[in-house]
Amino acid sequence: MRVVNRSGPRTADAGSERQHLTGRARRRQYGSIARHLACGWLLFASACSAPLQTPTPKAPIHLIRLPAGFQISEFARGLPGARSLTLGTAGTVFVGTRGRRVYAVRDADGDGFAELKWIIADELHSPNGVAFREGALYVAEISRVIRFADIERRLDAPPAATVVRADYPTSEHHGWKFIRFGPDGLLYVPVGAPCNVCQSDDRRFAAITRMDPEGKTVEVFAEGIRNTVGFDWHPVTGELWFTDNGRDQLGDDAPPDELNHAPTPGLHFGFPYCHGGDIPDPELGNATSCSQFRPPAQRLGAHVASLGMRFYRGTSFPAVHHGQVFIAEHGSWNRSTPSGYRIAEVRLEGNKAVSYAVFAEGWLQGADAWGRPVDIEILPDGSMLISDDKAGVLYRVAYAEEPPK
Ligand SMILES: [Ca+2]
Ligand SMILES: [Ca+2]
Repeated sequence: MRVVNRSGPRTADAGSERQHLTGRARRRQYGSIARHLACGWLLFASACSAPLQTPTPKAPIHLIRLPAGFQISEFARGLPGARSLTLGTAGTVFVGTRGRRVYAVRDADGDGFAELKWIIADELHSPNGVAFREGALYVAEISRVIRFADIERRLDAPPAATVVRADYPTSEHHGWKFIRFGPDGLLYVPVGAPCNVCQSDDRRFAAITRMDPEGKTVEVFAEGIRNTVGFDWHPVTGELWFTDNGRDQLGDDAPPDELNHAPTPGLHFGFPYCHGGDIPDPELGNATSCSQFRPPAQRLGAHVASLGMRFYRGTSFPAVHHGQVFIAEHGSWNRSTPSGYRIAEVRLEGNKAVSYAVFAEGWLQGADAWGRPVDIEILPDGSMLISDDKAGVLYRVAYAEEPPK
């Protein structure tokens, strides 16, 4: 099902944006033109005073602060609850949500704004996770992984999904999933802890599983992970790095969220016994030592809700960012002073994290956030997409030494 982004990009020349219109939208536009002409002749007709269409409120992106030389613009809008991102091979950006829909958008004319938008499915169960392989879109719901075959050639009439695997736990608590294919060709599927902090007999909880693309075999890859909603593989080593959200109710400043490194299968990252590498859980951590578990590579801010992360694989950003980790911090929900609501950058030297700094911020203004970053994806031109499930938009961050005129 195709729908159209009605408005152009939020730039100075937005009015000149060329739109690709489907039949229905074209009829709507022609209808609008007809009404304009009619109103020109019927100046006193009350019907003519109403706006022709209600514009979607635009995100106040002028509030976002970035390092010198970087620009941010809207890449796509009208995507309520936009969460995980993945790229097709024909230029489509797929967008999961925690509602019922999966979207696709495309910037067909290459001007930095996706003027095409489709709804791939709208009756799913928290389809947060999206991944792409060999022409197919994989979608993770709470307890299922499904697949839309040959999707980029069938965006106008998406096929029915086929079920890849339907036996993941049904717990809604941390049940929404981020998924990606690793360099080993396996689909990595995490299962969050079904609680704030707890033990479970089901080893799949608080773990990252992985499966073959047909879903025939599933195994646990890493354990002791409370809730990861973002991961990526190092562009040189091919090793997995992932974010993890720390437990609640240990105060405003503990425990830290985590950026973790899993170079081999079978590692345990501490949950629920040990948080942040050195904080024993007050209820469950007495019988174990934190030294038994793999500590985070980088401690992140407490309660920042670190979600999506990607290595920067492009070349259009300055060299200092190449191969570094960008993290979408969705923002705290119960900290007395809100934190997060920003994009952070962790720089590595080899496998060692050497800095953790803010890259983009401004979604939080005082105690109120108008937007919440969720996931990151790097486009082939080296620009960075960021999803925002509160504003319902995708942003595009690009680098240009000379600001656009
Ligand atoms: Ca465009
Ligand atoms: Ca940990």
